[in-house]
Amino acid sequence: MGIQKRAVCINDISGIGRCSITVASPILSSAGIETSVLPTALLSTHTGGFDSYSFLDLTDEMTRIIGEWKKLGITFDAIYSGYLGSVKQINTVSNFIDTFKAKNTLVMVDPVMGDSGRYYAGFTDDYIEDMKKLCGKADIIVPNMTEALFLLGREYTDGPYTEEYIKEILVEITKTGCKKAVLTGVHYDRTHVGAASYDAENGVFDSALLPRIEGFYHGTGDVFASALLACLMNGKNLAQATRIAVNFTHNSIERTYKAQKDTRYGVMFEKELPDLIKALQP
Ligand code: PXL
Repeated sequence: MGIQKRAVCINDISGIGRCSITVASPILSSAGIETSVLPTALLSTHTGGFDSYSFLDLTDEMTRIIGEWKKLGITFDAIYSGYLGSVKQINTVSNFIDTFKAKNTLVMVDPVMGDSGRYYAGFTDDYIEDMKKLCGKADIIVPNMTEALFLLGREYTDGPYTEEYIKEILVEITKTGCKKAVLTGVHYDRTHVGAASYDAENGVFDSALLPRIEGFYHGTGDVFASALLACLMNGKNLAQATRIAVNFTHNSIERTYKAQKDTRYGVMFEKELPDLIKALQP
């Protein structure tokens, strides 16, 4: 009682389009976690689907903020990094981890780079090597299929995949140094989709799949990763956390589908928060 964990979310602020910080912050806060933010870039909207967008890189400001935080002697129970707007920023985050990772700090890296076999706007092969090193510093990484295959230098295929193939990808990706990995966009047939988790320390592999909902939904990787971290910080194990996060993401997508909303504005996760909070109970 009375103990509240603190996480820092290193991610962009996209003013419109429910992704990154505008998703992570409410989800983590709802889960009872004190949530700090270290913004990487400020955008008018996310980069996927709108005709144009503004983009302000905050790398230099991040360095100033980190300098002030060092003076405060602040500590974090979790460090969660997402969208990084330049290769240089990967270094900044890597140094941040070196400075702020304490013995019990959980470091989660979402190697945000692309989806559906393609890079997001602004990302290139230049990111791969540094992003791989950053993943090596994490305790847990949460790539989608595209990001995992890019990181491993493997060719992208859009599935369905076999369970053996997914396990092979997870085993190979944990060899980069992180002990746990959760892969999203996993499907073994055309009717179901979800995530698969692997813990290299105990060899436990698990898949969590739910019926696929037609369409492409922006920001769902961030919704999933934030819910996953919320679960882990509330004492759930990796397989339990993955199941709860898949459920939460699925229900948010279903709500958006039923409401026939423009999916560029992200998914309606807000009204699913009470169920997430319930699922977090011991
Ligand atoms: O949800 C991933 C993401 C995060 N941040 C920005 C993006 C995207 C995906 O397109 O554009 C700015």
